[in-house]
Amino acid sequence: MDDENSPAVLSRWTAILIAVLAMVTALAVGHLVAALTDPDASPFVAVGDSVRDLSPPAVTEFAISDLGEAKKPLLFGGIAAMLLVLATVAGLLSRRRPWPGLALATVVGVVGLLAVLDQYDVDTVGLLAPVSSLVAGAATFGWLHRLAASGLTRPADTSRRRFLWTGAGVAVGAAAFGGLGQVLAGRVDVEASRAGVGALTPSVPAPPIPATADFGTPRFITSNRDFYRVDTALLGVPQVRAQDWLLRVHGLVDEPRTFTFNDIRARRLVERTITMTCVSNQVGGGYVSTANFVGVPLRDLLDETGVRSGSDQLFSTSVDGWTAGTPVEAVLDRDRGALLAIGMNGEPLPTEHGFPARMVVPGLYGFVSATKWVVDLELTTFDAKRSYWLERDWAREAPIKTQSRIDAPRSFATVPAGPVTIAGTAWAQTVGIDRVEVRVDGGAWRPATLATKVNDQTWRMWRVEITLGPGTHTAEVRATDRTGRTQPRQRVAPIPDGATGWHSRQFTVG
Ligand SMILES: Nc1nc2c(c(=O)[nH]1)N[C@H]1C(S)=C(S)[C@@H](COP(=O)(O)O)O[C@H]1N2
Ligand SMILES: [Mo]
Repeated sequence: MDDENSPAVLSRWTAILIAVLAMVTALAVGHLVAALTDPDASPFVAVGDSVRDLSPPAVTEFAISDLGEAKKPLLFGGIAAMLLVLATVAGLLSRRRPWPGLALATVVGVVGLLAVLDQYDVDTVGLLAPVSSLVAGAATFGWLHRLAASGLTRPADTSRRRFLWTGAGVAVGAAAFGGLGQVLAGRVDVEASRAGVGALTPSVPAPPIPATADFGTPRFITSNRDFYRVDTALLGVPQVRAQDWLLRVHGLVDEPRTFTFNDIRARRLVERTITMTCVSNQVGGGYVSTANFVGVPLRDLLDETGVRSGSDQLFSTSVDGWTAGTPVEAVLDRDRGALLAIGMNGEPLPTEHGFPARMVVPGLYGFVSATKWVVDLELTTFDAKRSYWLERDWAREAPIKTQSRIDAPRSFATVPAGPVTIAGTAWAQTVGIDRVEVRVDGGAWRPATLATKVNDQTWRMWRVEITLGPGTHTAEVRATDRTGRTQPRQRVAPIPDGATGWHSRQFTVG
């Protein structure tokens, strides 16, 4: 270093290693401090959320509907890869002097800080995580850099060993910090809170599902485990304990009110069997499921607060800031029976499905109605406020479209010769299914047998037995609802208000 003739230049690998270790330390410290103070303020998570929000709608749509659960590892993997590239650059720029790397580390740290500020309503305590992340990263970088540079003036062997041991120590320390942060972040014990809710016994249970309503392809009631899931939450779903939950009802009402979980569960609970559907569901897709939801009619809550004339939108907000805009008319419609649900299939709502409370509005796609972890209901107008997906080019009006799906035989299955059972489900929430027809290889449409109807808010199972010759066949299905409308053949993509088209399946009779 002090030798004018041979300026201290770190080897490339040493320089990169220093920068990567500093970055990992910064992330780990940020994660741990966030867990100790405000789990929402973890800079890494906040950057992920900001990337999601700044992405063009088409990208977000693709990520949510086509990548499903893979979106999280992909997003965070992408950010990690980007950070690795930045660390490499910072390292290579800092082979002589630490300043360029420190400057770059500071910029990255500030980006993390801005992301946290952008994403959350953080108080001063919440800023501790991004700030300590920045400081820890810069300090580690400076320290390791000094250590490595000073080693250049000492006998190679001892200094290299010393540097490697220190580096390994930093890596282990960072892993421990990060791991501890991860454990502590999960500390909000929502499972204990769920267990504490105990049995939710409805005063008005849903009528039992008759055996003749269930052909088994698929099962009529979807288990909580198998129930489809769609949410924008990236690193784990919101963790809200029942005792911490409050629901505010306000806006164009006569008397604003705030409900606690105990207020809700002490009311007269009703149980309703409802089929939920996601607008992102492709023809033949699995984003449709049925459950027995327990809760209070949303109409009852709104009757108590009063709804002023002129309010046409119920604007609901979840604890993670997601929003939906539901027509007030649909929410107040007695026949439809919209719920503030706290139970699902005999247990408190699973955390992923919105514990402690969510909205369920039969007949409307989830993105305009099914707010999970709901904490705020504002009576307003569609002119005044725009909800999450409306801002991202999806529709304002989103009634569920009549659809049908083939579930058996499985795609490309080989079935034994003899009569083949083709079976599946069809739905036309609020009006009900009138008939389902199947045709094979473009032949004549044949009526399928419908299972017993449960109610107009649920799907309906169907099946038909057809004898086919050996070889490969294509079956198609179409449903007609009770308004007399038959599903159009034309394939339309989910965006902006739901897919249409006939589902078809290929299989072989062997
Ligand atoms: N807070 C929150 N609520 C949400 C969403 C979300 O991303 N965040 N997704 C909505 C969408 S698009 C659908 S289809 C349903 C899915 O509910 P489920 O995951 O319980 O099936 O929840 C709705 N409620
Ligand atoms: Mo959805």
